[in-house]
Amino acid sequence: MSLVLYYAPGACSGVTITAMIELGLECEFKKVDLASGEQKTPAYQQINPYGKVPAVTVDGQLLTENPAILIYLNSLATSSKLMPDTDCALQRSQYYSDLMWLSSSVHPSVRHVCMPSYYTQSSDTDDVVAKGIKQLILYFTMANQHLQNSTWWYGEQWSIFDTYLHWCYTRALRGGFALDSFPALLSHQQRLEARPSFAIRQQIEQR
Ligand SMILES: N[C@@H](CCC(=O)N[C@@H](CS)C(=O)NCC(=O)O)C(=O)O
Repeated sequence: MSLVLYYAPGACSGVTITAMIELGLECEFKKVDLASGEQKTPAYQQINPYGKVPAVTVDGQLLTENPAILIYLNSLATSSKLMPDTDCALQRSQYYSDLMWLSSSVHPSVRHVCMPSYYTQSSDTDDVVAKGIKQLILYFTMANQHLQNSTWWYGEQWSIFDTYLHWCYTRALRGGFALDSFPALLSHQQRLEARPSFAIRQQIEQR
């Protein structure tokens, strides 16, 4: 099987890169230069018409949307896993729901804070940023509470949810959102960044 992952340094595709590393999957990594607008070029849109990263091709067939990609990659896993194993359909759907919460609620709020011009044609973006901050305080308060007595989101076992959550709050941090009131997120950040896959992902992104 041939896997190609289109990614951009610092983007949410870092979560997908981490999934490849944690699962030990053979993958070709292709950088997309978001800053110069490569994602909007006809050449890239022939690969991914949505003009976003991450995008994965599997033997030439396109798969987009981070949660869908992560669920698919997990299905390829033999030994290590991206999320806990379960035979219970409801429990499995709850894991998927957690990933989708990050991609469809938390990530857009991060974007409100970091890239407000996505959401308004006005040059005054203060209102968009304020709305994003309000939502992120709500989401990160929930996440902080959840992690107060837990090493990882699902207890003692790391999951790709941890990496995705880490991407959301560190992206917000880089965009100027302070994390000081979320101590459990800050210690989660330390644990996450101590994982070997974090350093490997950084090497891949810096190539
Ligand atoms: N719904 C997509 C969102 C992906 C997304 O927003 N990717 C951003 C990078 S973090 C992107 O490609 N931005 C480029 C653009 O919008 O032009 C997913 O979950 O995979």
